[in-house]
Amino acid sequence: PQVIAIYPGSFDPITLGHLDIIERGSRLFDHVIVAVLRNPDKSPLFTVQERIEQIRRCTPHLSNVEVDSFNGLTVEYARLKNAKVLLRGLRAVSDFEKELQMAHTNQTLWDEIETVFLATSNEYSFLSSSVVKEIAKFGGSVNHLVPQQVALDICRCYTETHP
Ligand code: COD
Repeated sequence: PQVIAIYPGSFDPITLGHLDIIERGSRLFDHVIVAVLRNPDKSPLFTVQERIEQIRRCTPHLSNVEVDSFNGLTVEYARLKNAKVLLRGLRAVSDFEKELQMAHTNQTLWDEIETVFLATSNEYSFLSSSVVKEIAKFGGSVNHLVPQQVALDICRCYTETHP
């Protein structure tokens, strides 16, 4: 049977660390669905639609990768998509506690779901969407941290708010 994996997250915005996990996941699983959470209580930098487009623009070379958004519980979305794997990235010990709790919680919600962790590539171990936003906020360059098109979007975003 085909193994479908969901890679859920906020991706606000997608970074080279996320992209690395997507590329490696696409080699491990038959199909990978990158799923952007539509979470109404956060105030994001980019809308869900913008984030979906950013992810699509940097994954055209991955034919088994699909980009979508979801609401509510990740496991319910996984069930709907017939996906039994949740793909997650691990950077440091600080991720581990949160991720393990999430994996255990999800297991209690649907016992058929398996969370698979990929260790971050060394070069991206420090990288997060928050780090990117922090640098951009103070006018630093994020060209080495996000896909090129996203860097342009960020540039536009911050010059509009802080001309
Ligand atoms: N290298 C490797 N991996 C990375 C890197 C990097 N540099 N940066 C981020 N990642 C990984 C993260 O560890 C994570 O696995 C993934 O990429 C996505 O990261 P984010 O930060 O964009 O997304 P999160 O962690 O905010 O996503 C959280 C979810 C949306 C998955 C979670 O909130 C959720 O499932 N919400 C729905 C409600 C639910 O089902 N709750 C029950 C679970 S407790």
